[in-house]
Amino acid sequence: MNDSSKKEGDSLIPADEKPELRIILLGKVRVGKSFSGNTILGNDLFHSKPGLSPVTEKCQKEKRKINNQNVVVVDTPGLLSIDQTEEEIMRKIKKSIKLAKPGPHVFLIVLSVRDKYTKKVEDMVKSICDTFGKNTMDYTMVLFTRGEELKGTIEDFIRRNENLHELINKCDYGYHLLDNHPEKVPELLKKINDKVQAEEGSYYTAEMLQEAETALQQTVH
Ligand SMILES: Nc1nc2c(ncn2[C@@H]2O[C@H](COP(=O)(O)OP(=O)(O)OP(=O)(O)O)[C@@H](O)[C@H]2O)c(=O)[nH]1
Ligand SMILES: [Mg+2]
Repeated sequence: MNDSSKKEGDSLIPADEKPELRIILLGKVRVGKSFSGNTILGNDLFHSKPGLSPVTEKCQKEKRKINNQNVVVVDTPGLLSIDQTEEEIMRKIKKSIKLAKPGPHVFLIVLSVRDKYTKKVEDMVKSICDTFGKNTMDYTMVLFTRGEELKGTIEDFIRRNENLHELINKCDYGYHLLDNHPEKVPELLKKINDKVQAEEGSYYTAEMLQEAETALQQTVH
């Protein structure tokens, strides 16, 4: 991980309490970001509903205590929406970094096992990486939704698409499969906590976003 990534001290935190975990949900419109946020936090906190039209219009932060740990989830508007330009959506999504202050431990890129990992989605992931910069993958996990509809294992699903396989290999936090039941949440939080601990509390910072913005401007001009 990058030298500029911060480390969290464990002073001020009671002995029986784990340090706060901050998660940002990112991904294509309608893929199940808000639904996953609700599954993780165990409440209906984010607006999630069926249908084709985009639902989440701006970033929303929610926090719950789970097993003696504050878990912050920031939900974001969906990418590849026909209602708004990519630029407008990205501008909104970038605000999630401030909401996850001092910075997210992990970006969950949400993909549905209903969808193929197409070139369009691959380009979307690339634009997420361009937006958040060279450190993005150090703080990323792919979160699959609609696990209950999956025939076979998630590993087979990943293996079937070379580009998806390649993406997973690049994600430092790996992948996880969720469905419409809460049972898979503890394992997800454990995966994230273990990795955060291994990285000594490192998280993505506003400085990294600033650096990415500068790099993008330099490629445009
Ligand atoms: N059964 C099941 N339904 C899911 C799952 N994930 C999402 N859904 C459903 O998919 C629909 C869309 O979910 P949302 O959470 O609103 O999707 P979103 O990504 O937040 O959509 P936008 O905010 O428009 O970008 C809802 O009807 C959810 O109930 C899942 O894992 N299992
Ligand atoms: Mg939503």
